[in-house]
Amino acid sequence: MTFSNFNSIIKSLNMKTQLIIAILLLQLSTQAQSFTEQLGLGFTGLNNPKAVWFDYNNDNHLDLIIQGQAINGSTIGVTKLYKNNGNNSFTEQTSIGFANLARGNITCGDYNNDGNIDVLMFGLDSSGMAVTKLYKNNGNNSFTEIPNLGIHQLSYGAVAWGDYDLDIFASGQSSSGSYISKLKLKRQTKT
Ligand SMILES: [Ca+2]
Ligand SMILES: [Ca+2]
Repeated sequence: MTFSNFNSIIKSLNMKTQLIIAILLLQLSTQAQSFTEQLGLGFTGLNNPKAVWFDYNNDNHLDLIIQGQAINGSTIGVTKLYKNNGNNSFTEQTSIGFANLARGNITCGDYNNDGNIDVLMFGLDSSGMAVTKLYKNNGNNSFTEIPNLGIHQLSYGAVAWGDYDLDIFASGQSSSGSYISKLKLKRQTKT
């Protein structure tokens, strides 16, 4: 049956039948969508992982930053940034010295509104202490840690950006075991 024949048959049906056929075709189209596992990309296997897509080098290819535990049950953390090469491959950016953190979280956003997406993360460092770190994206494949954030050092929990004025919401566990939720606005902090 040609497309023109099919079209003629459809036009000869009443409106209700046309609608039912349209819904069935839409369902078939939706069911036909699927995902295919991409093998051999070389991502590190992690326990309790966090992963965030963001385009750190503004080439319109989403890159991937991941964090987690290298060994199940330990606090040995791993943080890795993979650049999307745009050809179904990724390259780990080993020259970018993010802190290796475990049991934490990551969020990415342009906190200083310069067009380069920055990275905020927290978690347990190699000594098991909770730390919170902000890395400014310099726009040249490098990041600079911004010291003295004035927000709590946390692990576990969640962290999220507000707007470009560096509003931050962070919720997690301190090294002393306390649970903390803070909204840090520019020049003020609310619990
Ligand atoms: Ca990119
Ligand atoms: Ca920025």
